[in-house]
Amino acid sequence: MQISYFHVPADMPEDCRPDAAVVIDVLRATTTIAWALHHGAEAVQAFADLDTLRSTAAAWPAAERLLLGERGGQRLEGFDLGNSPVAVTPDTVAGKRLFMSTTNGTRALDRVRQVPLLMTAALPNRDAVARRLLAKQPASLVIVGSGWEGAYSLEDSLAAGALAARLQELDSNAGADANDELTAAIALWNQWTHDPEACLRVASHGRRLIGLGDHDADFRCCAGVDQLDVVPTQVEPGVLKAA
Ligand code: 3SL
Repeated sequence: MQISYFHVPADMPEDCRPDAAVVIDVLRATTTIAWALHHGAEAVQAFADLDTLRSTAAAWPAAERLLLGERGGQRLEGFDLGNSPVAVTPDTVAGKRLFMSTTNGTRALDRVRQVPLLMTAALPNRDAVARRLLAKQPASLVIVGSGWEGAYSLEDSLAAGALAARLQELDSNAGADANDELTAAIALWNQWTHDPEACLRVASHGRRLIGLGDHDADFRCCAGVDQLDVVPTQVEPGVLKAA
């Protein structure tokens, strides 16, 4: 498996046609997606654009939908939920389709929606995603960080390194052909492996969230490693299910 990590979607070459892609947005979109599907959401449908989200959601039965919207770390006016992984409880999301748009994570998903096998990963489900990748054995894999408005995000690289390190623990051949970004990400994971929450808190987006108020529960949740078996997988463009 040839694995490349791109810090942000724009770093991915236009002509890159991987067999599989994993999108990461540790703070907080892909953590929220993992917990929402684990707690029984029917699907998460991701949108880069809010108008498309609203019109698509309007065609879905009102009792079976929730709108999740975040910009700049805060819930959008008129949306049921923001982007907190601790808010997607079973009582709230079970059986519902979540129509979701966030500042960076859902845009990153949009960039790779044509890739045949598309999954999302965060720290709580990185072992499950690693095992799924090894079962599927794509010849080429890209891991795409969401970043922040086009810029590098420390926490996404941490999780990319965590995923690659797990792949290598499970199969010593995995990632033998890694790009330098991935090798650096693995070094980052080795640096913070015993305290990933500290990394999330020192990251610029972590500090942004702290500046917006108490996000202690979100940090704990986003920093939890290997807690979930769920593998959010695209089943039609933009629609992720716990496949
Ligand atoms: O950028 C994103 O997509 C969000 O995950 C950002 S936040 O953590 O919800 O602020």
